[in-house]
Amino acid sequence: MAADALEAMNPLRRFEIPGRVAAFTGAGVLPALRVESDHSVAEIYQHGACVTSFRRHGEEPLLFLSRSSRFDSESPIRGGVPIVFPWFGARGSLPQHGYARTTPWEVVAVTLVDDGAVAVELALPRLGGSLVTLEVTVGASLKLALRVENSSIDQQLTFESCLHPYFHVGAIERVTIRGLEETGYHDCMVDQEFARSGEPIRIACETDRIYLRHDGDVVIEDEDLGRRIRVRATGAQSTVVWNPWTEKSRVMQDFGNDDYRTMVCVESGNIGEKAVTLRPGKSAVLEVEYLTEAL
Ligand code: TA6
Repeated sequence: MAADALEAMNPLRRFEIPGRVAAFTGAGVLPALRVESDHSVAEIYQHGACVTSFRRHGEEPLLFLSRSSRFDSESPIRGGVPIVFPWFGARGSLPQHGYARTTPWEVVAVTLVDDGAVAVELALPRLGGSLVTLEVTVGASLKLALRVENSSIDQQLTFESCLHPYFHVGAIERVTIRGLEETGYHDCMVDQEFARSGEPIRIACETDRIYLRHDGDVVIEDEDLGRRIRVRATGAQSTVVWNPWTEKSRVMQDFGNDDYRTMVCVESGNIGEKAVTLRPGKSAVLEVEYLTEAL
């Protein structure tokens, strides 16, 4: 089908704001929005409500997106900020990390907010007793707020949730992750609990750790790009640090063999024993802000 005919059919065109928000047909012929604030530009796919890119004007991209990522209706996008809901990890034959990241969300509203930022609200099509929305604010920083409401009148709702960003880094071997030194963690590689390490994290092998509650920001210091990425989360009891390193990169079909060198995931959520339980009518918000600063 001709490109202009495709664009004419793009269901997101009604949300366009000239000079700020444009609808386009993205990879895999999936509908998406390109959002430009005074400070930055971002792209958001309806599929999985996935923010696939964010870049402050004049800076390196904040997020990593694999050139081998699938863009189809069944697969999660490999990169950007996939949304993990209503469970984290494997659940028997069910999709890993839940269904939110492989479902097309509905764009609900696009609004210009103060200081030249743009807010895009998306909703997960209703399933069971939960109302789930994501608000993405594209501005001097990137903010995501995942709100879950228990819409049941008589049943409790228990869920896990996690915002799973793939951050772009210059060279993983010259990255230091600070802010988790005083927190115990579960090392998924050896299925063991460890007490606080007392040290910042340097990645030199496959790393897959779930940190318990900690206060304060997690900071990714990137020597090559001369910048810090600051992860500021509220409503999150867990932080996950993941890099697949060499072996896992080789077996992941939607990930280049060397992609591990230019990415790291620092995820914020509520996982395992920190899962959230809501009484009828109650809601919870998981909010993150990703900021960049010169080193
Ligand atoms: O980042 C934590 C994690 O659970 C890792 O164990 C790894 O599996 C990653 O998520 C990506 O999962 P995915 O299902 O997207 O391949």
